[in-house]
Amino acid sequence: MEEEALFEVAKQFQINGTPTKVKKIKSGHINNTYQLDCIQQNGNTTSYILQKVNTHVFPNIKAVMDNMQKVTQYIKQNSSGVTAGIINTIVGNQPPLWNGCWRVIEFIPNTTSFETTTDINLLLEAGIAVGKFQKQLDGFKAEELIETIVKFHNTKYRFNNFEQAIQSKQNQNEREKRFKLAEKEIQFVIERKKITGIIIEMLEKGKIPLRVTHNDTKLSNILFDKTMKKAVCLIDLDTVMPGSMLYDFGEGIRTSCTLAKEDEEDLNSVIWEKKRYEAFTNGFLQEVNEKITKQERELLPQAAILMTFENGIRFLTDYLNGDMYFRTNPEISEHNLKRAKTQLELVRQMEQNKTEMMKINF
Ligand code: GN1
Ligand code: MG
Repeated sequence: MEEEALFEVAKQFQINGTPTKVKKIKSGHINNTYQLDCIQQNGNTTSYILQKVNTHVFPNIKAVMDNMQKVTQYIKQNSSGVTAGIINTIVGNQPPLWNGCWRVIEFIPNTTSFETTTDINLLLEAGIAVGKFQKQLDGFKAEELIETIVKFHNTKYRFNNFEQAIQSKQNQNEREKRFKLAEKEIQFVIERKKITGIIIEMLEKGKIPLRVTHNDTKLSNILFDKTMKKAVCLIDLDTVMPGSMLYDFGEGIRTSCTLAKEDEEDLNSVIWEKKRYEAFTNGFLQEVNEKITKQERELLPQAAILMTFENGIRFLTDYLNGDMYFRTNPEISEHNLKRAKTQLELVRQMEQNKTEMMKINF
């Protein structure tokens, strides 16, 4: 969209100042996100996040906004925490959307985020941010949130979708090509069917508690103070829902435990590193130490494997289905397959290092 048109959208919201600049933020596979800069009368600049929500992925956008609003208000009021709140529209409609899909969110100044980092201390901070989110929402009842994407982290359900993709007969020629290229990965996933139920069954049986969870705690969704290098807060609260804290731990580890990017093409550089796992885990446990149950603690290594595996399954399924869900970069061939490969490679390495991982969480 042209800059002027984006400015017009932004003007539908209660923003301070006049829009002067808009810049596309490229990370994120679902929504379209921009940083909007506005100039104030005193010459200062205030920034906002302007976003077009993908309503195919989030058909119940009202519930998504309600969840976000409840959680951000709670963090601000009850925990005096920092979080990116939602900006109202000028006409004050609820939920505060324009044209059913556009919204504006606060931009937290002097912060930055990383897709990956060599700084181990930042990984400790990342673990702290994810753990702190749990702590901040401790008193908030998970039942007050709507499950906006049903079975989001139900790995058994994700595996079923994968099985359906293998069986589907649409688009034969293209599919045959994709199946051939993904042969090894398909096999790898099939061999691990039995692990897919581990967390969801514990939750369903009430053996681990249902909590408020972020559900997309990848490293790039954590803001850090630019100068102090301290974690500030989690962003991208679209998927805040009832869940297990193991989901947030696992998603954090999936993206923190390696220096490799999610779509790294050279699998030899996808390396799980103990010191990275250890740093994130220490940060996380430092925050949740008082509330994590024995069962949850025991499941941390398994959660890291399972959340990484689940993303691998989802990328692979989307690849086999013809890239319908995750945004792909046309300049990267077989993009979703590449993403699946990095995730499954990490799963393979974490399985080998599980004994080491078990020693870290006690
Ligand atoms: C998607 O849109 P984004 O980048 O925040 C996805 C997550 C995946 C992630 C993989 C709603 O998140 O579940 O873990 O990509 N979000 C949704 O990078 O499906
Ligand atoms: Mg997200």
